[in-house]
Amino acid sequence: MTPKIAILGAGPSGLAQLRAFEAARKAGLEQIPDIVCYEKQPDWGGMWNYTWRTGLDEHGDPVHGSMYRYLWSNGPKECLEFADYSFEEHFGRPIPSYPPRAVLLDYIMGRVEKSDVRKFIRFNTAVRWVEWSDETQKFTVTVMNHDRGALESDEFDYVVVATGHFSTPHVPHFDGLDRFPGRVLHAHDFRDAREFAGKRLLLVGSSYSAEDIGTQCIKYGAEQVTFSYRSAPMGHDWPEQFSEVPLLTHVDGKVAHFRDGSTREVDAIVLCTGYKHHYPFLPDELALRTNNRLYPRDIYKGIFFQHNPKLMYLGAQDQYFTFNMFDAQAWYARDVMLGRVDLPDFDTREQDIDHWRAREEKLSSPVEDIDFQAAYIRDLVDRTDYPEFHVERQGEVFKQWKQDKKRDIMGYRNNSYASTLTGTVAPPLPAPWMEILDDSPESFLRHDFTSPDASAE
Ligand code: FAD
Ligand code: NA7
Repeated sequence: MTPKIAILGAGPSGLAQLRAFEAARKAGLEQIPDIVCYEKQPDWGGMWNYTWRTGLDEHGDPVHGSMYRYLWSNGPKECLEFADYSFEEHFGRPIPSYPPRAVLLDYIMGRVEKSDVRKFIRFNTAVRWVEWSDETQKFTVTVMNHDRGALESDEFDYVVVATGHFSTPHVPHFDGLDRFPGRVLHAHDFRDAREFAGKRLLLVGSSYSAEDIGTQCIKYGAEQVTFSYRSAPMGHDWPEQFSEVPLLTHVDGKVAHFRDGSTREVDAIVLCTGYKHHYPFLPDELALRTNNRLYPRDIYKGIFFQHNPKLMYLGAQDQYFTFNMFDAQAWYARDVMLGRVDLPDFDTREQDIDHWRAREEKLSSPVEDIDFQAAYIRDLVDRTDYPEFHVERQGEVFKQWKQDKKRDIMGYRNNSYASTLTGTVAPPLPAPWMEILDDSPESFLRHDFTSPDASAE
């Protein structure tokens, strides 16, 4: 009997799952499972779809998007290249290492457009509830079909959760925010840096969102950015408009107070305080409970839910690697669903989780984190027919990226790296990243990237 499979979400992870089955079909698999992918947005691409909306979407569901205008890749594209679809194949020529959001979205979509998998996706369809029956050994998935304005239910043998975990904001409280006479928002609702031109900003948090929103805001004319950290400062060699201070204690009028007793007057506050794993469509016994980390507990091989391995999670980890890691997971999940791989028993799975978790808990530097995630991916890739993509070499590129950021946080996107698929070294951006204000694909792709271009705008 061919299994029936529900994939929840058509972002990079859900699309990786669809593509994995398509690859098996192309390789000769005759009995393709019955697949339905539910996506609450009107299009695929997940987080990479920019939306101007904040709060609720057009259907009254929470807006998924956390990306903002002028967002450029924050890591080298050479580290997220699909093993079976190079950037050069997609664009027909080499492009720089750090493309803007819409160019990356184009690349992600290019592969699936060629794969004829769109037919599996039900757009404008939000998953409302998933239930497991011990009796039938099946899941019932209930969705809201917004096109029909009706709830619908269907039964499945497997459910793949690919709904992402950078969408539901983690929003701590600080005294005085309720009386602050300026904008207070979470990074999830940040959309356009130009709103903050000429302003003095306070960004709470010291990770990717703080770093990127802070640099974007200065790029588009903010006067000053103060980062407030809880555990440790980012420690970059920041230009003079930036400073890093300890944790915010409270706000009094426009004055922010910090743990070391220092104060600063600010015009707007952005809480870059991370995101929650949030699965409102799953009952407690199926929902993954974790913070943002490289190896969440309770998912064997970072995928299969321990207490019911017919429920799978893709992309649930904190991420250095993204698209190709999702592929590695999707190919392995596919082979389990096709019965090509048998999962071991509960205790053996638990030991494997303990082993990885013990390794994860010893990690003490970004270099070790990168090696850890590369080893995790290698463990998956070696178990399937996913094409070789030299994950360790990509890890070395990530280490170089870290150093390049340390050396020049405002200019690291001007660097170029070699593709591990094609060997081609990426051409430079047509102008320094700080000077390129137009991030549209039309503007970016009109360059031939063979020589610096004065008309980079
Ligand atoms: P998502 O892309 O979040 O997709 C999940 C999908 O599930 C969405 O389409 C959503 O609509 C759908 N969904 C959610 N709930 C439901 C429901 N109930 N019913 C139906 N559908 C549902 N990664 C990089 O590699 N490089 C970067 O530069 C980078 N920058 C980032 C910047 C920001 C601000 C953020 C937030 C993330 C960034 N990332 C970056 C990480 C990014 O999340 C991943 O690249 C990738 O999008 C994760 O894919 P995913 O499919 O797991 O999740
Ligand atoms: P991250 O990477 O999960 O980082 C969250 C940050 O928020 C981190 O610096 C936390 O500090 C900080 N944080 C969390 N809670 C608090 C409180 N209560 N007070 C102060 N600071 C807090 O999330 P990001 O949004 O930066 O990145 C997520 C993804 O979006 C990533 O993939 C990017 O590519 C874009 P900590 O260091 O833990 O003390």
